[in-house]
Amino acid sequence: MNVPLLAIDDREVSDRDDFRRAVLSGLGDAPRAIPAKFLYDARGSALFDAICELPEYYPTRTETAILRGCAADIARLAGPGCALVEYGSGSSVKTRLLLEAMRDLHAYVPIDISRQHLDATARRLREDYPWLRVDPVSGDYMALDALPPVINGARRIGFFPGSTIGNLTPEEAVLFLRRARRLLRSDGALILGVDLKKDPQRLHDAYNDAAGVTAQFTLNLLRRMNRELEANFDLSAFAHEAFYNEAAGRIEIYFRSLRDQTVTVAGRRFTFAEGERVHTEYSYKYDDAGIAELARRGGFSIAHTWTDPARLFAVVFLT
Ligand code: AVI
Repeated sequence: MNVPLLAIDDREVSDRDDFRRAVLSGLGDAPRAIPAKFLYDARGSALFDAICELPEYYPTRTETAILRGCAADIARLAGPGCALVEYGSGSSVKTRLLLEAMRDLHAYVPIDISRQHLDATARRLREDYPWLRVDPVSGDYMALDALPPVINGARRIGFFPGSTIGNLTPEEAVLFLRRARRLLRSDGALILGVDLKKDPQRLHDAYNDAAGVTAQFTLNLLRRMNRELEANFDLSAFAHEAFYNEAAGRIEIYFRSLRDQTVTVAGRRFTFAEGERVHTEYSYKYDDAGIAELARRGGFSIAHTWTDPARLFAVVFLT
């Protein structure tokens, strides 16, 4: 499909405005923070794909193995003729495992903020699964309140893998679940991937890999500000910092200034003291009780939980 050039330009301009506003307000706040969604420009998304392949980053391969083992059970719990609604990207191996188990799916509905990404995903899936009806929806899944009418009458099964729910605070996660419950309707269900609490060293290593890819992912935000907001961050004068806050049950990620310095961003000057940091991400980890509480507050109950033998990760079927 040909997207008119003007539409792309408009989208880019408004994305850049959002980014500028969020950065200027986040660097002006105390403590300083920039929302995690801005980590995912084209280079950031490619770096995240590389993170998923790292030996220390167990979530992707663990969740994939769990899904490989439970896809047939999921298909049974979902029942025949349902619509699979995926929150976020839809091109991964994990999606395909479900599509292959759910051969009598009424439709597959990927939701993504990026129209380009959605169109590419839909094209590939239609080629690989000619029997599958693909109805993409472009938008922010935190704000979406309607799905294509073509799936009216089919049971709606949501799919939110990758423990992306962990990047939301527990309060935001509950809001997400309540919205999902409305969107998926009272007879629907949600398949949720959740990273579990575990040995803090293992968690620490997953966000401090030896090859430094996670550090590049964090520092790419500075590169993006330099490129899109005429900033002058010296990338060698900042460092990635990630640690597990056991009391809060979350990984916290920052970029930290290695010396006293002043940086200009979109025409404004910001001073950083040595050691001062800017928050970029939380990655919450849950235990069984935490998942049950999240589900209850979000308006769901747990129909089934699958985990790997080492209990690193859980896939939960919520109804
Ligand atoms: C996307 N999300 C689930 C990842 C996580 O593990 O929280 C993002 C990430 N950030 C650094 N490494 C991975």
